[in-house]
Amino acid sequence: MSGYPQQQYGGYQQPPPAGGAYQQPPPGGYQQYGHQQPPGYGGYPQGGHPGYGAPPAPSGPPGCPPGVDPTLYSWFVTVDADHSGQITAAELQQALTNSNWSHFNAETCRLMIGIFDHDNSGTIGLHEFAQLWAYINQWKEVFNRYDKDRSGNIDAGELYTAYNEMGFRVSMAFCQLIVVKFDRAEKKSLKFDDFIQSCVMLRSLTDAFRVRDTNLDGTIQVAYEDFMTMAISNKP
Ligand SMILES: [Ca+2]
Ligand SMILES: [Ca+2]
Ligand SMILES: [Ca+2]
Repeated sequence: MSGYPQQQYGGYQQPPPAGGAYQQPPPGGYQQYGHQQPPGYGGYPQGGHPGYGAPPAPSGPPGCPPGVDPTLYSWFVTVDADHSGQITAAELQQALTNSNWSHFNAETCRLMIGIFDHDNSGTIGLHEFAQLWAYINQWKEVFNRYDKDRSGNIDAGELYTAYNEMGFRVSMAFCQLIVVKFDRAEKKSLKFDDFIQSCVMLRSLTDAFRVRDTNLDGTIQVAYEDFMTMAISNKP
């Protein structure tokens, strides 16, 4: 029988719609919402965790281009450590921290740059950064919503709730496997960066599956090389 009914497909492409704090979910997947005014970043520094998922508080924004949000510009200048006008994966990694102040892992940084590097420069410019920053903030809301015990980590039980509410119909055993595979700190739970990476991976694998599951019965037949291509394409 079906691993996931057809209507579940709608929800998994984006952070799920809100609980209280999450007032402006993006309409559509991240490819679409990039063309709109990103919500939320203006109020970013007033989170419950100062610095959580964020670089140190920026100073003023001299030289902010017209039409660009000054707060966003301040973050951009702060993250762009060498003032090149472009943000590299290494600069992003330096700027982003988890709740325990560990830096984001390099794979998640590369993954996010790949999503928002629309001009394929390999780096993130100011306008790409607006979308990236909104994306990170949205994931932060999602992470905080599912971190029910406020531990700063997502354990397998919290992950089960998160995935299933996002529309991934997966079992608790699967969630325990994800935690084992993604947990770099060996705490039996996911930090913020691991959580983002696992969600993006699930989305991309589910996309690849859905393309082949033409009758939507939750089952596909895959040739050897096709399977290998699906797996390798998912490498961050
Ligand atoms: Ca730079
Ligand atoms: Ca770029
Ligand atoms: Ca938790």
